[in-house]
Amino acid sequence: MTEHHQRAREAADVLAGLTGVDHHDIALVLGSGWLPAVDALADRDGWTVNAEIATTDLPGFGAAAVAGHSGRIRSIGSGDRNLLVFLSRTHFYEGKGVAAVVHPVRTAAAAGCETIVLTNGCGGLRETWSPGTPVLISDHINLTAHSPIEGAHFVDLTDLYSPRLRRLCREVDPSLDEAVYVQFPGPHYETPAEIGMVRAIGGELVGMSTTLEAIAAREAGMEVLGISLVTNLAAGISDAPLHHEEVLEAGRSAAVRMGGLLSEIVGRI
Ligand code: 8IG
Repeated sequence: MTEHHQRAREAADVLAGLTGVDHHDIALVLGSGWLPAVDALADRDGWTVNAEIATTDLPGFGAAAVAGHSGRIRSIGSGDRNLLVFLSRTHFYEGKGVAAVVHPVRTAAAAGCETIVLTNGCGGLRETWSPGTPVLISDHINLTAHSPIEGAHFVDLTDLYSPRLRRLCREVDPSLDEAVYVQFPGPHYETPAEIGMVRAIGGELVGMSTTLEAIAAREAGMEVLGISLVTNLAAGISDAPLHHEEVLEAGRSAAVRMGGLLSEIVGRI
């Protein structure tokens, strides 16, 4: 076990103590615009909040940096299932290192989670995706030039984004599209020329998160579901300039649909 995995083990032990929940089953990492969806989920019948803590209560977590992200972790119970929700994430562009980016994933694995749902807000290249459209991630291209895995540990990333879980999502909502997600380092958005490159290499979703977390989740043996919320058309696809505020608005307007989707999926996993 690496020092990073050891620190995640310690965080999971503190988490169990603070939440009073010994074992979590499913982890959910929220991206830009997804918080209202989880609030909608907690309002549904049969769901109760076990506890909510600050990430900084746990070893290895730093403070949250982005508007619309709160540095908190919510434990939600539904029947005999416990859901561990990270209401924010550490982004690669914060410069805290890849280990900090994937610490929540490793903590979730150490807390017992065998499934992780990674969500994000992102730019979309398909003109039919209006802001607020959720899209399933079918595969990714990691343009950070980094890996969360250290040493000669060669992890297979075939079917990284679980075909079973994607199928399940499409049973719940047959209108869901699937696409390849491309992670740029950020924090700047892309140039139109870079979006042209994304199209050429087969990507249709662009963002600044998720791929490193998915790799760490696979290393930990978790089944991974990735869902992007397209909050803006990618640079050069439309004339509109890109603003963080439209991300938040897209989340608010899509909350009920995404909350319903999440609760149906979590119920069936
Ligand atoms: I929200 O258009 C959101 N995040 N890289 N590009 C990148 N990240 C994003 C975008 C986008 N929109």
